[in-house]
Amino acid sequence: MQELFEHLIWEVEGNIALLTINRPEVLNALNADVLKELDLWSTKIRSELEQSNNPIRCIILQGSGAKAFVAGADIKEFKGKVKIEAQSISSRGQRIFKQIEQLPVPTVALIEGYALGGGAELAIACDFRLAAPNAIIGFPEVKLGLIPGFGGTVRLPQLIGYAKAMEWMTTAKTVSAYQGIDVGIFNAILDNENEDILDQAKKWIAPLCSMAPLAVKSIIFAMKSQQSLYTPELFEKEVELFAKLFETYDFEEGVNAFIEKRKPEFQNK
Ligand code: CO8
Repeated sequence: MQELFEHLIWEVEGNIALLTINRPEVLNALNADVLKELDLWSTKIRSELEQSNNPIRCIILQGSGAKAFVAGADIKEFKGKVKIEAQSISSRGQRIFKQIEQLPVPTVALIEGYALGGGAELAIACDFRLAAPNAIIGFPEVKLGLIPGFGGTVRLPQLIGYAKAMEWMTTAKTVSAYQGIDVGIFNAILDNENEDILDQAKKWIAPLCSMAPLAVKSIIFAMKSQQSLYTPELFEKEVELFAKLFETYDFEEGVNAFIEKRKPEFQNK
């Protein structure tokens, strides 16, 4: 499968598989090419995992380098985009993250450094999140005149509660590994400085990999059926509101300010 990808690294070692998003020069930001590859990967891996002789019991998703898991959607690609394009990127991203969420083996986001915006949305579409001590997670879209567009407004309140999710998203609050564990967004902090972070993650998931695979799969299906709580309308609403903001001055200003490395001056229009 690796030969199909330019920005993803896919490795299988025994019963653990590792997917690395590999654009470290832009903190692994999700551009159209990465999304296309994630789409292809999640479709192909799903059909492989459905074969009974497939050895994979758990998939770790990580970013390349210690500075970021994923720093969000690629903001530079937003420039010049109009509502209808935003609609299509948001729906497509939502569909891909749903595919990842519905994989039949547990997925673990291993977060070193930044998991922001679309990166945080990818992390919360996984079943578990493990944090390095330098992990920072948050939803800063509002600083760009935007909202989360890959399912964040739907999944975050389910995970950390309505009030905290509202606070995080409306104030662009980012939290550290230690703050994140208190609200339950992280399952564990991997803070043994004498051991490689990936080795620590593998140790953390080892008990899970030794359980009866069909039972684990059934727990996943049972728990994920609760996600019918996420009615399609909630996702559609997010797409609509996300895309509408592409018609505003403040979105243009937010994106320009990021690119020009300055503070945005919003005008409420
Ligand atoms: N998109 C594009 N490029 C990025 C991104 C990004 N999200 N994040 C970082 N980069 C680039 C920087 O522009 C910089 O490139 P260059 O060297 O060419 O200037 C390089 O990565 C290194 O970044 P910094 O120099 O900024 O590194 P710092 O250590 O100073 O700062 C931060 C790190 C704090 C992470 C900072 O880079 C930052 O704030 N990044 C943006 C974070 C953000 O706002 N993310 C949310 C994006 S919006 C989103 O994800 C919406 C999801 C729904 C999308 C729906 C699709 C239409």
